Amino acid sequence: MRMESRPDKNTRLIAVSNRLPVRVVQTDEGVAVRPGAGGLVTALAPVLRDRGGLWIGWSGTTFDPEHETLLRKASKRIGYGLVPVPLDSQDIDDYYYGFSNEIIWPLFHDLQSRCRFKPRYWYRYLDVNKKFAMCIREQASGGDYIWVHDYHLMHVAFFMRSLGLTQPTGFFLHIPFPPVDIFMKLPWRRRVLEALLQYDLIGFQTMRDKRNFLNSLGTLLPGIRIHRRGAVSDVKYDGRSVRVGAFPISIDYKAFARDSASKEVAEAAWYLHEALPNRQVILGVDRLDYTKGIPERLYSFADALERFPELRMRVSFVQVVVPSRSEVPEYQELKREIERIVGEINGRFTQSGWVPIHYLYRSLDRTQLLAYYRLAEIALITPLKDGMNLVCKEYCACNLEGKGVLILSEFAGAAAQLHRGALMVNPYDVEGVSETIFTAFSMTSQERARRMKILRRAVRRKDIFWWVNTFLKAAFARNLDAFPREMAEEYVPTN
Ligand code: GDG
Repeated sequence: MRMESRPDKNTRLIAVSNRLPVRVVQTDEGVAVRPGAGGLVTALAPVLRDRGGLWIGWSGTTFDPEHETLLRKASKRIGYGLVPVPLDSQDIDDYYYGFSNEIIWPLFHDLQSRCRFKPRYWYRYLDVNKKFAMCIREQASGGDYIWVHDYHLMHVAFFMRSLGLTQPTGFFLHIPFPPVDIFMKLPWRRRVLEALLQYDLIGFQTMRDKRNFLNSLGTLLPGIRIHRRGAVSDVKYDGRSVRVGAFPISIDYKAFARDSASKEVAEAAWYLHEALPNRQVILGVDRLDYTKGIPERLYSFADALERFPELRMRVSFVQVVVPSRSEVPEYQELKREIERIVGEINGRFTQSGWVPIHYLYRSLDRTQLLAYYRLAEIALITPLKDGMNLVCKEYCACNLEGKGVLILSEFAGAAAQLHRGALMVNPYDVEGVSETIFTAFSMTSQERARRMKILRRAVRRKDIFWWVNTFLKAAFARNLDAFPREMAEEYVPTN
């Protein structure tokens, strides 16, 4: 446990997120609780255990009292409390699928034309945020620190304050914050900003997101005073003082490096590469989402095969797409589009003994995922916009031999930390990405090793534990000068 800065030893940490870190699932034997995966759980679990903390969130299914009993039992096993927020199916439709995923998700990824600004969604979002605040009221006591996560819950502190709760409360946004011109499209823009200012600390992934947020505050809230400093700034509004910072999230680097060195992963990687002899493997791993730039990436790969025939028979592109939001028609349409493009490209370029694209539409188990990270000579990570993108950091952590090349979108939050070692691309630039694929393919092993060393060091130095510590330090530190400007770097494309 490496939480360095805390007010006193009786402070409990209460994590609040849309989803609990466990899933309630239906099995053949009945309902069961399964652990959730992911860096956030890994990083917060030790702090929560150590502090006798709690995690408050939605269980992922409509509420059933039986789940509460199951979660209580699971809490005992994992060492910290799990508290479900009861949501009904209308909540899930309008707050989760509606407001969160049809308005905030596309808008904050600069895709305003995909937004459906239905007032019904907004009202239900407010209701559900109030439910979360009421659940916090039931659970929290005076000295607790409340840490709320992500775009579904921007109004929780606002409702906490209106219920008379005064606990210090922080918020971290995992997705980007858009430029002011785009944010202005939100019909409830001012109410969202004012609600966010009820948190005591607001954290963003990058300096770019933080600056966008401060610009929106300056434009939409007259009378606001903003003291821009380095990574953590101070904002004064309506008698309140709020800290705003950039805290790039990361991964458990050591766990990825250690697990990818295991015999199991090495063997899996060997078998997978054996099936693709004399080829460089290009890897893409994404949740099914229109922000990840999968169709654009496929077109770039096709352009590379067209213009650089040397690549034919010599590269295999493995694209893993993890099912996500599969009930939503827009996502079903995207899946069909990807399958159509893959079919077209394979139909056009396949030769006896070589299929250019291996398309996997499923979630891989950890061993398989790490095996792909370990064996891939090139990672092609080209989101149109991404809060951070953890896949690229995981790829670097698993690249034990230093033979991999990372091709990374300028619009991933990770660009700020990884641009010195990666080949940077504009994901909309089909020819630029295609040329970069060829550059990566042709790169010498010395240059690959040099770049991968830079990348691995960047991820190792600022891992997920650094992220938790730095956020909590900013929450409790008396003096903001403790945060050097270079805590969160910035990447500005130069040509
Ligand atoms: C949001 C923001 C931000 C992927 N395929 C498999 C699998 N994964 C795991 C990866 C990685 C995670 O899913 C994906 O994380 P990303 O960061 O890349 O993307 P989002 O899901 O969109 O996450 C993002 C993040 O929040 C954290 O703040 O970085 O910008 O959009 O950890 O390993 N895991 C397994 N099998 C797979 O096939 N087991």
